[in-house]
Order: sequence, then C-alpha cells, then structure tokens
Amino acid sequence: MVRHPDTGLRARMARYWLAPLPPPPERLRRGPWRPDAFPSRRRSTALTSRLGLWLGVAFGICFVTGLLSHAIQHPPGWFWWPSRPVRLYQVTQGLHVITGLASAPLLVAKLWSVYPRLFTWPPARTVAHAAERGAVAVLVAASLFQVVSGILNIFQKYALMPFFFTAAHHWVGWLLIGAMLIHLGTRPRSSGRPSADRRRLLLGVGAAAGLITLVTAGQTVRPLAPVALLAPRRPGEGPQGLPVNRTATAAGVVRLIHDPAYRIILAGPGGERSLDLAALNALPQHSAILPIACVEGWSSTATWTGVRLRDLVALAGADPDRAVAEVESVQAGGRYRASVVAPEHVRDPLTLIALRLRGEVLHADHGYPARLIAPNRPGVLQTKWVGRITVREES
Ligand SMILES: Nc1nc2c(c(=O)[nH]1)N[C@H]1C(S)=C(S)[C@@H](COP(=O)(O)O)O[C@H]1N2
Ligand SMILES: [Mo]
Repeated sequence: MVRHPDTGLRARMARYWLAPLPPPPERLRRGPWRPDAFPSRRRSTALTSRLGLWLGVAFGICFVTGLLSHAIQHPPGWFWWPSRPVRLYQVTQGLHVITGLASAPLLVAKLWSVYPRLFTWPPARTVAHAAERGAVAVLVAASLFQVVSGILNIFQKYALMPFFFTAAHHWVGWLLIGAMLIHLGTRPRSSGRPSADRRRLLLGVGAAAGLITLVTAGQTVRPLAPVALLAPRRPGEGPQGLPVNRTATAAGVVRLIHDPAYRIILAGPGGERSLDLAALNALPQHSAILPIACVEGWSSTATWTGVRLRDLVALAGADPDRAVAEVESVQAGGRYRASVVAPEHVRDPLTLIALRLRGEVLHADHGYPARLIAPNRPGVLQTKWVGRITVREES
C-alpha cells in the first residue's frame, strides 16, 4: 500500500511537534521578561558551549564511575568485578568524587551564562521547543541535586537529606544523563571561539575547578594531604594512622567486641564451628598492603595482617576457588553490618580477616577483634567487627 507522505503517522507527529503554540499576552512581558533585560556581554553561546563541554566531560566520567560503584555494591547477576589491580576502585571512586566536586564551579558558571534564557519570550514557541526547555529544566534540577547531595554525603550531613542518599543519587544520576543526552541533541550550536574576556572568565572557572580538585584530592592522594582543606578526612589521621568511618561506639559494639565470649561463627558445607581469638591467631597469618577506599572519596593504605579468607573457607568445608562468603558483623543493625564476598575476592590470597593493622592489634574503631579487608573493594564492603562468616559453594 502506498501512503501519501502527509497522512503518515510520522508526518502527523512532526506537524504536531512543530505546531506553533499561542503566544502569552504581551502585558505579561515585564521585569526580566522585557526585551534587552540582560545586556552583559560576557555571556555568549561560545562561552556557554565551552562550559557545557567541560561539564559534559565531568558529568560523563562522574556518571560512569558512579554506576560502577553502584554495581559493585549491588551486583546484578551479569556483573563481574576483579580483585586486581588492588587499587582500581580507589582510582575510579577518586575520579567520581573529584569530577563531581570540580563540576560545582562549572555548573555555577554555566547557569550564570544561561540564566537570562529563563526569560525567553515567548516562553515556548512550539511543542518541540517546550519539550526541549522541559529537558533543560530537568537537567538543571538534577545537576544541582547531584552536586549538592554528593557534597553533603562527603561531609556526612545526612540530617540535611531526608531520603536515602545512595538510591536517590543513583536514580537522579540516570535522570541527569538522560536529560543531558536530550539536551546535547537539541541545544543551540556554538558560534566559534570565545572572545578574549570570555576566555579570561573560562580561565577563572577552570582555575576554580582545578583548585577544588587540589584541595580535595588530598583525601586520597597522600602528597596532597597537607592542602586537603575541603576534605573532611585525611589519609594519615585517625587511630593507627587511618581515618575511621563509623566508630565502635557509634555502631554500638563496644561491649560485644571486648566480651571474653567473643567468637567468629564459621558456617559452611562442613557444618558450623566457632573460632575464638586464640584459634584465629593460631591459624597461618599473612600480610597484605591494601587501601580502604571509602565511597565518600577518602582512601588510605596500610599493612593488614590476619587469616586468609580462603583458608577459613577451606576450614568450613568449601572449595576456596569457587565459594561465596557472607561476612557479618556483631553490630545489631545498620546498613553496612554485612557484605557478600564474591568468588573472585574469596579466592584472592590478599583477602584477609585481619587481626592486626600496622603490626598492632586492631583498634576498636578499625574493627577489633577481626575485620574483613579485600583488594579492590569499596570501603563500605570491608566489614568490621566480624561475628559470622557463612560460606556456600557456587554451583
Ligand atoms: N560493621 C561495619 N563495618 C563497616 C562499616 C560499618 O558501618 N559497620 N562501615 C564501612 C565503611 S563505609 C568504611 S569506609 C570502612 C572504614 O573502615 P575504617 O573505619 O577502619 O577506616 O569500614 C566499613 N566497615
Ligand atoms: Mo565508607
């Protein structure tokens, strides 16, 4: 059947999409809506698009590294994450936090450069134009939400976020990237290179982004630690020279971990056994130099000593080369009281149930009597105050 092009669904859609909308009454055109309300010459499409390019790159890196971090913490069935290189997560999460923070001044400058467009007249010319502007509104709101909530999380201002940060930050990230892709397809094209004084402005914004990077990167890059002014935790500070995320007191475990009845329950195909501290110390001890890389961006490396998880898995009667272990804390509640160790990490001889840190018995805040430490995993999965290990074999 031959269809006339003008009666096809596509043609009808296109007509609807590009149909002019009725203009609003002219008497509403006041204040910022009046013609020539924004005379600044520093704003230009070249400036806006240059800022947009930087912001797009920063958001792109931030999104990919964020998704990765999310997948490691909530692995879908198809997901696989290696245990080497041991610092890979430290690098990807460092990039996530650094690009996220550096995008703050870029975002402010970009919004400054475009906010007169908020008062475009008429507000929407066509349905397509209205949809484009809707996508921009979503993009702006999502960008502000991501940058602000990310910063609040780094500074642990959970009280200012009446929602579950991790889930909200993840879903708004998707919203942001979706709106950004729509915007990339519909934004006005830039006209050439920015002029000299606009280049100066760009230089200023770039310098601000660089400075923010410098004063936050020190929370993970040791030589920059002295200038880590914006970083709430620094690599060398804390008991045994390592920052603490949640203290033993805050987790409510002080009594339990000092109780002479403390045991690790080891459960597996071979049944259940309980190991007291003497039994754990009697097993072969191994050392590993590994970082704690917190999702919040700080990281710090130390020498850990203890029992290999794979040795414990074998003791539980499972094949250490294809076993999964769930490591639980004596902590009664809290989101981070347990973590699952995938076969890749169980197998790795660097994965330890550590009893010592830098040659000393673990400090209570670092997980005394025993804590999990594994290569290339987010800090949040390095369970402290271990009370139970449940092992099962992968089929
Ligand atoms: N049981 C338990 N383990 C835990 C946590 C927790 O809240 N409870 N916090 C985790 C987080 S978020 C991090 S970053 C690391 C920090 O380890 P550290 O305090 O020894 O530096 O511990 C992890 N282990
Ligand atoms: Mo963390």
